[in-house]
Amino acid sequence: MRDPEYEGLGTLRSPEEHRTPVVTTGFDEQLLLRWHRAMVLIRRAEEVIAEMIESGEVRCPCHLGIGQEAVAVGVASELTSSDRCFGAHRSHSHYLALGAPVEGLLAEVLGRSTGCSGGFGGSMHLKAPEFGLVGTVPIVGATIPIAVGAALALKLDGGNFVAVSFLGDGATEEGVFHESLNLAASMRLPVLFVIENNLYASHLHIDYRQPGDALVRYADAHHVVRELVDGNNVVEVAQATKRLLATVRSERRPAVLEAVTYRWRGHVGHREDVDVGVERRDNLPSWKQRDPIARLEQGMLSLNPQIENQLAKNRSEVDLEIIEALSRARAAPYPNESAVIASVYSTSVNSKGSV
Ligand SMILES: Cc1ncc(C[n+]2csc(CCOP(=O)(O)OP(=O)(O)O)c2C)c(N)n1
Repeated sequence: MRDPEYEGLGTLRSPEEHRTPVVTTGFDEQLLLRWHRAMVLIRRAEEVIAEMIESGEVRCPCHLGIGQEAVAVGVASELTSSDRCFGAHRSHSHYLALGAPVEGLLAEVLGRSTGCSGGFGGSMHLKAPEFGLVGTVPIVGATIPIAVGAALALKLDGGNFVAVSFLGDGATEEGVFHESLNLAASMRLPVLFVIENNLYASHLHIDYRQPGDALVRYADAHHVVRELVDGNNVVEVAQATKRLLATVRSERRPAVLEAVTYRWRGHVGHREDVDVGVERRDNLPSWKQRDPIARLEQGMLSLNPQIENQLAKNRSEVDLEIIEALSRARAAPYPNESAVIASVYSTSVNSKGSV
Protein backbone atom coordinates (compact mmCIF):
# COMPACT_ATOMS: atom_id res chain seq x y z
CA MET A 1 0.00 0.00 0.00
CA ARG A 2 1.46 3.34 -1.00
CA ASP A 3 1.48 6.18 1.52
CA PRO A 4 -1.17 8.72 0.33
CA GLU A 5 1.30 11.53 1.11
CA TYR A 6 3.91 10.02 -1.20
CA GLU A 7 4.49 12.27 -4.21
CA GLY A 8 6.90 10.05 -6.12
CA LEU A 9 7.18 10.72 -9.83
CA GLY A 10 4.02 12.86 -9.84
CA THR A 11 3.09 14.04 -13.33
CA LEU A 12 6.28 12.56 -14.83
CA ARG A 13 4.69 9.12 -14.95
CA SER A 14 1.61 10.33 -16.75
CA PRO A 15 1.85 10.24 -20.57
CA GLU A 16 -0.80 12.93 -20.84
CA GLU A 17 1.65 15.39 -19.25
CA HIS A 18 4.98 16.80 -20.43
CA ARG A 19 4.05 16.74 -24.10
CA THR A 20 4.84 20.36 -24.75
CA PRO A 21 7.72 21.45 -27.01
CA VAL A 22 11.16 21.47 -25.40
CA VAL A 23 12.06 25.00 -24.33
CA THR A 24 15.23 25.82 -26.28
CA THR A 25 15.44 29.56 -25.63
CA GLY A 26 19.02 30.66 -25.00
CA PHE A 27 20.59 27.47 -26.33
CA ASP A 28 23.10 27.52 -29.14
CA GLU A 29 21.35 26.33 -32.31
CA GLN A 30 24.36 24.27 -33.40
CA LEU A 31 24.32 22.40 -30.09
CA LEU A 32 20.59 21.73 -30.43
CA LEU A 33 21.14 20.48 -33.98
CA ARG A 34 23.87 18.12 -32.77
CA TRP A 35 21.51 16.72 -30.12
CA HIS A 36 18.80 16.35 -32.75
CA ARG A 37 21.13 14.53 -35.14
CA ALA A 38 22.34 12.17 -32.40
CA MET A 39 18.76 11.30 -31.40
CA VAL A 40 17.71 10.75 -35.01
CA LEU A 41 20.75 8.52 -35.56
CA ILE A 42 19.82 6.34 -32.56
CA ARG A 43 16.14 6.19 -33.61
CA ARG A 44 16.85 5.31 -37.24
CA ALA A 45 19.62 2.81 -36.42
CA GLU A 46 17.29 0.99 -34.04
CA GLU A 47 14.43 1.06 -36.54
CA VAL A 48 16.74 -0.54 -39.09
CA ILE A 49 17.82 -3.14 -36.53
CA ALA A 50 14.13 -3.82 -35.79
CA GLU A 51 13.50 -4.46 -39.49
CA MET A 52 16.44 -6.87 -39.59
CA ILE A 53 15.14 -8.73 -36.51
CA GLU A 54 11.75 -9.09 -38.18
CA SER A 55 13.27 -10.38 -41.41
CA GLY A 56 15.48 -12.83 -39.50
CA GLU A 57 18.75 -11.23 -40.62
CA VAL A 58 19.64 -10.21 -37.05
CA ARG A 59 19.44 -13.20 -34.74
CA CYS A 60 20.96 -12.01 -31.47
CA PRO A 61 18.52 -10.77 -28.80
CA CYS A 62 18.13 -6.99 -29.15
CA HIS A 63 16.60 -4.66 -26.55
CA LEU A 64 15.61 -1.48 -28.36
CA GLY A 65 15.46 1.87 -26.64
CA ILE A 66 13.32 3.66 -29.23
CA GLY A 67 11.59 6.48 -27.33
CA GLN A 68 14.41 6.81 -24.76
CA GLU A 69 16.97 8.61 -26.97
CA ALA A 70 17.07 11.90 -25.04
CA VAL A 71 18.58 10.32 -21.94
CA ALA A 72 21.73 9.01 -23.60
CA VAL A 73 22.18 12.11 -25.75
CA GLY A 74 21.64 14.59 -22.91
CA VAL A 75 24.08 12.77 -20.61
CA ALA A 76 26.72 12.12 -23.29
CA SER A 77 26.70 15.79 -24.19
CA GLU A 78 28.43 16.51 -20.87
CA LEU A 79 31.05 13.73 -21.10
CA THR A 80 34.53 13.43 -22.58
CA SER A 81 36.12 10.36 -24.15
CA SER A 82 38.30 10.06 -21.02
CA ASP A 83 35.27 9.52 -18.81
CA ARG A 84 34.39 5.87 -18.28
CA CYS A 85 30.85 4.72 -19.15
CA PHE A 86 29.16 1.38 -18.51
CA GLY A 87 25.84 0.12 -19.83
CA ALA A 88 23.58 -2.90 -19.78
CA HIS A 89 21.37 -4.86 -22.18
CA ARG A 90 19.63 -1.78 -23.66
CA SER A 91 22.68 0.25 -24.61
CA HIS A 92 22.64 0.97 -28.35
CA SER A 93 21.78 4.55 -27.43
CA HIS A 94 24.75 4.89 -25.07
CA TYR A 95 27.16 3.56 -27.68
CA LEU A 96 25.90 5.90 -30.40
CA ALA A 97 25.42 8.96 -28.18
CA LEU A 98 29.06 8.74 -27.13
CA GLY A 99 29.99 9.07 -30.80
CA ALA A 100 30.99 5.48 -31.60
CA PRO A 101 30.47 4.56 -35.27
CA VAL A 102 27.12 3.13 -36.30
CA GLU A 103 28.89 0.61 -38.55
CA GLY A 104 30.46 -1.00 -35.45
CA LEU A 105 26.97 -1.46 -33.97
CA LEU A 106 25.31 -2.76 -37.13
CA ALA A 107 28.19 -5.16 -37.85
CA GLU A 108 28.08 -6.36 -34.24
CA VAL A 109 24.37 -7.23 -34.29
CA LEU A 110 24.99 -9.00 -37.60
CA GLY A 111 27.83 -11.01 -36.01
CA ARG A 112 30.49 -9.65 -38.37
CA SER A 113 34.19 -9.41 -37.52
CA THR A 114 34.13 -5.64 -38.00
CA GLY A 115 31.62 -5.27 -35.17
CA CYS A 116 32.63 -3.28 -32.11
CA SER A 117 33.15 -6.54 -30.20
CA GLY A 118 34.54 -8.47 -33.16
CA GLY A 119 31.14 -10.00 -33.87
CA PHE A 120 31.28 -12.14 -30.70
CA GLY A 121 29.17 -9.99 -28.41
CA GLY A 122 25.98 -9.09 -30.23
CA SER A 123 23.63 -6.31 -29.18
CA MET A 124 24.19 -6.71 -25.44
CA HIS A 125 28.00 -6.68 -25.32
CA LEU A 126 29.06 -3.41 -26.89
CA LYS A 127 32.30 -1.59 -26.32
CA ALA A 128 33.99 1.51 -27.65
CA PRO A 129 36.67 2.44 -25.10
CA GLU A 130 38.16 5.11 -27.36
CA PHE A 131 34.81 6.94 -27.06
CA GLY A 132 34.53 6.31 -23.31
CA LEU A 133 32.25 3.24 -23.43
CA VAL A 134 34.14 0.60 -21.46
CA GLY A 135 31.43 -1.99 -21.96
CA THR A 136 27.87 -3.20 -21.65
CA VAL A 137 26.71 -6.42 -19.97
CA PRO A 138 23.21 -7.96 -19.95
CA ILE A 139 23.36 -9.40 -16.43
CA VAL A 140 21.14 -6.84 -14.71
CA GLY A 141 23.20 -4.71 -12.34
CA ALA A 142 26.50 -6.30 -13.36
CA THR A 143 28.28 -3.16 -14.50
CA ILE A 144 27.17 -0.95 -11.59
CA PRO A 145 29.97 -2.04 -9.20
CA ILE A 146 32.47 -2.03 -12.07
CA ALA A 147 31.65 1.63 -12.66
CA VAL A 148 32.27 2.26 -8.96
CA GLY A 149 35.63 0.49 -9.27
CA ALA A 150 36.47 2.65 -12.29
CA ALA A 151 35.56 5.72 -10.25
CA LEU A 152 37.98 4.59 -7.53
CA ALA A 153 40.74 4.20 -10.12
CA LEU A 154 39.96 7.62 -11.60
CA LYS A 155 40.08 9.17 -8.15
CA LEU A 156 43.45 7.55 -7.38
CA ASP A 157 44.77 8.72 -10.76
CA GLY A 158 43.92 12.34 -9.95
CA GLY A 159 42.34 14.58 -12.60
CA ASN A 160 38.65 15.21 -12.87
CA PHE A 161 37.37 12.37 -15.02
CA VAL A 162 34.26 10.49 -13.91
CA ALA A 163 32.63 7.08 -14.27
CA VAL A 164 29.04 6.78 -15.47
CA SER A 165 26.74 3.84 -14.82
CA PHE A 166 23.65 3.65 -17.06
CA LEU A 167 21.01 1.43 -15.48
CA GLY A 168 17.29 0.74 -15.61
CA ASP A 169 14.68 0.97 -12.87
CA GLY A 170 14.72 -2.84 -12.62
CA ALA A 171 18.42 -2.79 -11.77
CA THR A 172 17.68 -0.81 -8.59
CA GLU A 173 16.06 -4.01 -7.32
CA GLU A 174 19.44 -5.75 -7.33
CA GLY A 175 21.31 -5.67 -4.02
CA VAL A 176 24.50 -4.69 -5.78
CA PHE A 177 22.98 -1.31 -6.73
CA HIS A 178 22.54 -0.41 -3.06
CA GLU A 179 25.99 -1.71 -2.09
CA SER A 180 27.51 0.30 -4.92
CA LEU A 181 25.69 3.48 -3.94
CA ASN A 182 26.72 3.01 -0.32
CA LEU A 183 30.37 2.41 -1.20
CA ALA A 184 30.52 5.31 -3.65
CA ALA A 185 29.00 7.65 -1.08
CA SER A 186 31.17 6.40 1.79
CA MET A 187 34.40 6.61 -0.21
CA ARG A 188 33.34 9.76 -2.08
CA LEU A 189 33.91 8.34 -5.55
CA PRO A 190 33.31 10.29 -8.78
CA VAL A 191 30.53 8.27 -10.34
CA LEU A 192 27.24 9.36 -11.88
CA PHE A 193 24.44 6.78 -11.71
CA VAL A 194 22.00 7.43 -14.55
CA ILE A 195 18.73 5.63 -13.88
CA GLU A 196 16.55 5.41 -16.98
CA ASN A 197 13.20 4.85 -15.33
CA ASN A 198 11.00 3.57 -18.15
CA LEU A 199 8.55 2.24 -15.52
CA TYR A 200 8.94 -1.37 -16.65
CA ALA A 201 11.28 -4.29 -16.03
CA SER A 202 10.45 -6.82 -18.74
CA HIS A 203 6.62 -7.00 -18.57
CA LEU A 204 6.21 -5.77 -14.98
CA HIS A 205 5.26 -2.19 -14.10
CA ILE A 206 7.14 -0.59 -11.22
CA ASP A 207 3.92 -0.34 -9.17
CA TYR A 208 3.95 -4.14 -8.86
CA ARG A 209 7.63 -4.23 -7.92
CA GLN A 210 8.41 -1.39 -5.55
CA PRO A 211 6.62 0.55 -2.79
CA GLY A 212 7.59 3.84 -4.46
CA ASP A 213 8.05 4.81 -8.09
CA ALA A 214 10.69 7.56 -7.75
CA LEU A 215 14.14 6.02 -7.50
CA VAL A 216 15.91 9.18 -6.35
CA ARG A 217 14.77 8.12 -2.89
CA TYR A 218 17.69 5.69 -2.83
CA ALA A 219 20.08 8.61 -3.38
CA ASP A 220 18.47 10.44 -0.46
CA ALA A 221 18.98 7.38 1.74
CA HIS A 222 22.70 7.49 0.99
CA HIS A 223 23.08 11.29 1.20
CA VAL A 224 23.93 11.45 -2.49
CA VAL A 225 23.06 14.52 -4.57
CA ARG A 226 20.42 13.80 -7.15
CA GLU A 227 18.01 15.16 -9.72
CA LEU A 228 14.76 13.84 -11.15
CA VAL A 229 13.96 14.93 -14.71
CA ASP A 230 11.71 14.38 -17.70
CA GLY A 231 13.85 11.91 -19.64
CA ASN A 232 12.09 12.79 -22.89
CA ASN A 233 13.39 16.35 -22.76
CA VAL A 234 17.00 16.44 -23.93
CA VAL A 235 17.56 19.98 -22.66
CA GLU A 236 16.40 19.06 -19.15
CA VAL A 237 18.56 15.92 -19.14
CA ALA A 238 21.67 17.80 -20.32
CA GLN A 239 21.20 20.67 -17.87
CA ALA A 240 20.69 18.34 -14.90
CA THR A 241 23.71 16.29 -15.98
CA LYS A 242 25.79 19.45 -16.23
CA ARG A 243 24.84 20.49 -12.69
CA LEU A 244 25.45 17.04 -11.21
CA LEU A 245 28.74 16.49 -13.02
CA ALA A 246 30.04 19.85 -11.81
CA THR A 247 29.70 18.43 -8.29
CA VAL A 248 30.98 14.96 -9.18
CA ARG A 249 34.05 16.33 -10.98
CA SER A 250 35.03 19.01 -8.51
CA GLU A 251 34.03 17.43 -5.20
CA ARG A 252 34.87 13.82 -6.18
CA ARG A 253 31.59 12.40 -4.89
CA PRO A 254 28.73 10.43 -6.49
CA ALA A 255 25.44 11.67 -7.88
CA VAL A 256 22.22 10.13 -9.17
CA LEU A 257 20.25 11.29 -12.19
CA GLU A 258 16.80 9.75 -12.60
CA ALA A 259 15.32 10.33 -16.05
CA VAL A 260 11.73 9.23 -16.56
CA THR A 261 11.12 7.87 -20.03
CA TYR A 262 9.37 5.07 -21.90
CA ARG A 263 10.32 2.39 -24.38
CA TRP A 264 8.17 2.04 -27.44
CA ARG A 265 9.11 -1.52 -28.41
CA GLY A 266 8.58 -4.61 -26.30
CA HIS A 267 11.22 -5.62 -23.77
CA VAL A 268 13.18 -7.58 -26.36
CA GLY A 269 12.78 -7.79 -30.11
CA HIS A 270 11.10 -5.60 -32.71
CA ARG A 271 7.44 -5.84 -31.73
CA GLU A 272 5.48 -3.15 -29.96
CA ASP A 273 2.73 -5.40 -28.65
CA VAL A 274 4.59 -8.00 -26.57
CA ASP A 275 7.02 -8.00 -23.66
CA VAL A 276 8.84 -11.36 -23.50
CA GLY A 277 5.78 -13.27 -24.67
CA VAL A 278 3.33 -11.28 -22.53
CA GLU A 279 0.80 -9.12 -24.33
CA ARG A 280 1.34 -5.40 -23.66
CA ARG A 281 -1.66 -3.61 -22.25
CA ASP A 282 -0.14 -0.21 -21.61
CA ASN A 283 -0.86 3.20 -23.08
CA LEU A 284 1.86 3.29 -25.71
CA PRO A 285 -0.06 5.53 -28.17
CA SER A 286 -0.32 8.10 -25.45
CA TRP A 287 3.38 7.87 -24.60
CA LYS A 288 4.25 8.39 -28.26
CA GLN A 289 2.81 11.87 -27.87
CA ARG A 290 5.75 12.57 -25.56
CA ASP A 291 8.26 11.78 -28.32
CA PRO A 292 11.64 13.30 -27.35
CA ILE A 293 12.62 14.00 -30.97
CA ALA A 294 9.33 15.60 -32.04
CA ARG A 295 9.29 17.76 -28.91
CA LEU A 296 12.81 19.04 -29.57
CA GLU A 297 11.92 19.78 -33.20
CA GLN A 298 8.77 21.65 -32.13
CA GLY A 299 10.77 23.72 -29.65
CA MET A 300 13.40 24.64 -32.24
CA LEU A 301 10.79 25.43 -34.92
CA SER A 302 8.84 27.67 -32.59
CA LEU A 303 11.91 29.91 -32.26
CA ASN A 304 13.08 29.65 -35.86
CA PRO A 305 10.78 28.18 -38.55
CA GLN A 306 13.70 28.25 -41.02
CA ILE A 307 15.46 25.58 -38.97
CA GLU A 308 13.31 22.93 -40.73
CA ASN A 309 15.91 22.85 -43.52
CA GLN A 310 18.62 21.91 -41.04
CA LEU A 311 16.40 19.34 -39.33
CA ALA A 312 15.64 17.77 -42.71
CA LYS A 313 19.36 17.78 -43.54
CA ASN A 314 20.06 15.92 -40.31
CA ARG A 315 17.45 13.30 -41.20
CA SER A 316 18.74 12.73 -44.71
CA GLU A 317 22.40 12.68 -43.64
CA VAL A 318 21.60 10.10 -40.97
CA ASP A 319 19.70 7.94 -43.45
CA LEU A 320 22.65 7.99 -45.84
CA GLU A 321 25.13 7.28 -43.04
CA ILE A 322 23.11 4.23 -41.99
CA ILE A 323 22.64 2.93 -45.55
CA GLU A 324 26.39 3.13 -46.20
CA ALA A 325 27.32 1.65 -42.81
CA LEU A 326 24.87 -1.22 -43.27
CA SER A 327 26.17 -2.05 -46.70
CA ARG A 328 29.76 -2.21 -45.36
CA ALA A 329 28.63 -4.27 -42.36
CA ARG A 330 26.79 -6.76 -44.57
CA ALA A 331 29.82 -7.14 -46.81
CA ALA A 332 32.17 -7.85 -43.89
CA PRO A 333 33.21 -11.43 -43.08
CA TYR A 334 32.17 -13.40 -40.02
CA PRO A 335 34.97 -13.95 -37.47
CA ASN A 336 37.16 -16.88 -38.41
CA GLU A 337 38.07 -19.84 -36.24
CA SER A 338 41.48 -18.50 -35.25
CA ALA A 339 39.81 -15.37 -33.88
CA VAL A 340 37.67 -17.58 -31.64
CA ILE A 341 40.75 -19.36 -30.28
CA ALA A 342 42.68 -16.10 -29.86
CA SER A 343 39.79 -14.54 -27.97
CA VAL A 344 39.48 -17.43 -25.53
CA TYR A 345 43.08 -18.45 -24.83
CA SER A 346 45.99 -16.26 -23.79
CA THR A 347 49.11 -16.39 -25.93
CA SER A 348 51.40 -15.31 -23.08
CA VAL A 349 52.47 -18.76 -21.88
CA ASN A 350 55.81 -19.19 -20.13
CA SER A 351 58.36 -21.94 -20.74
CA LYS A 352 56.68 -24.22 -18.17
CA GLY A 353 53.43 -23.97 -20.06
CA SER A 354 51.59 -21.86 -17.49
CA VAL A 355 50.00 -18.53 -18.28
C1 LIG B 1 20.62 -10.76 -12.80
C2 LIG B 1 19.57 -10.82 -13.90
N1 LIG B 1 18.30 -11.11 -13.58
C3 LIG B 1 17.35 -11.16 -14.55
C4 LIG B 1 17.70 -10.93 -15.85
C5 LIG B 1 16.62 -10.95 -16.95
N2 LIG B 1 16.35 -9.56 -17.36
C6 LIG B 1 16.95 -9.02 -18.43
S1 LIG B 1 16.52 -7.42 -18.62
C7 LIG B 1 15.49 -7.46 -17.31
C8 LIG B 1 14.69 -6.24 -16.91
C9 LIG B 1 15.58 -5.10 -16.58
O1 LIG B 1 14.79 -3.96 -16.37
P1 LIG B 1 15.45 -2.56 -16.23
O2 LIG B 1 16.68 -2.64 -15.39
O3 LIG B 1 14.40 -1.62 -15.78
O4 LIG B 1 15.94 -2.18 -17.69
P2 LIG B 1 15.08 -1.99 -19.02
O5 LIG B 1 14.91 -3.36 -19.60
O6 LIG B 1 13.78 -1.36 -18.64
O7 LIG B 1 15.91 -1.11 -19.88
C10 LIG B 1 15.50 -8.69 -16.71
C11 LIG B 1 14.73 -9.06 -15.51
C12 LIG B 1 19.06 -10.66 -16.14
N3 LIG B 1 19.48 -10.42 -17.39
N4 LIG B 1 19.96 -10.58 -15.15
